[in-house]
Amino acid sequence: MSSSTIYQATASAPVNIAVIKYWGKRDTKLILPTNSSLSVTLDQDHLRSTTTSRADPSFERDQLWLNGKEDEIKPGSRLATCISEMKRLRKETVEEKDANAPKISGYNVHIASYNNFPTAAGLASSASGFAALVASLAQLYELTVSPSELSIIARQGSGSACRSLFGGFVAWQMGSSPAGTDSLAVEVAPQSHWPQMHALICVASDDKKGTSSTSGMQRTVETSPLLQHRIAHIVPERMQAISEAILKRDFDTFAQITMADSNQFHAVCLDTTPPIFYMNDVSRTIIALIVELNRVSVAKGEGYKAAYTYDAGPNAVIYALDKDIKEIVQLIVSYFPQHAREFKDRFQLFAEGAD
Ligand code: 2P0
Repeated sequence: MSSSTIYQATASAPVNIAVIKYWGKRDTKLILPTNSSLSVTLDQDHLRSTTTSRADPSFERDQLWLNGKEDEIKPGSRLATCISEMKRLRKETVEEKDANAPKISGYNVHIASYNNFPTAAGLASSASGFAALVASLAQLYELTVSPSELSIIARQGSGSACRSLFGGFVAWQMGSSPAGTDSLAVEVAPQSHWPQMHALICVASDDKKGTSSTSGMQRTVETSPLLQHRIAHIVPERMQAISEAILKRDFDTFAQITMADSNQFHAVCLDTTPPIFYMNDVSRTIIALIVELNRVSVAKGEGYKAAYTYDAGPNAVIYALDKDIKEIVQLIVSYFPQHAREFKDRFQLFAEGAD
């Protein structure tokens, strides 16, 4: 290859929302979790991060731009770790095996990343962002490693990012190795296994959250007795049961476990000293609406219609099947009519995959 070869690649990664929540690290540097977790990838074009990476001998240092604005890459930071781990993989799996492979792991990189969803949607962008970064460097470096192996590196950017390297239903296995080599994401089922499943994102508030996930979860690890019970006795069973429900397309079981795990995640936040509150009055009203919708539907023998889940913020994500999406949107808009216009114009309500 001539010296004028351009080494550049672009990749994108989707947002994921956990149904079994990750909350707590046993190793904060390697980002090793205290429990396994499971998510559904929102694999739609309008909820993605797209990242372009370029390696060039003329670049004086590694640089990153987020939505067009330069973000400093601090030495020893999560970002710096992900970039150096990807360079190491290039060197070890390509350049040291093939004497003809260009030695581009020694070049600095320029990385530009964009999120195509509005910040006002209140969705965490770190998961899709780090997953897209790792995917674009993997392409740039022509790595042949599996998505699970890449997930080990994305995990060191942000824990939940490891799950965004797959579509569909994804488990992050906590692993037991102190080095983190078995703390990785695996596919439970592809999106095509259960295409009727959709997510509605209801924005209860677009304020910046008060307590960051990273600091909040460590406070929970240090102070919450309920978290210890959750990680030892609750999550392992739920991981098993929800995986089976997904494989059987059993929405009732999926919905019950999803809502129970969201409730318990917010309970461990409340069990933290000082306590952490992420939900607000709108969040709680939406819970009441979904509980009542399900109660009536189950009483009629029609089973569950919806499952709510809340992350480290007040916005609801509602999982439901195709056939019920319209009714759920109408229900929520009828209770929050003052937001109906905003729902349409400001992406206050996303209906993922629905009309
Ligand atoms: C999750 N969350 O499983 C859980 C549920 C929030 C609530 O992953 O410190 O941004 O970067 O590993 O991944 C948010 O935590 O935290 C999160 P770090 P991350 O999706």
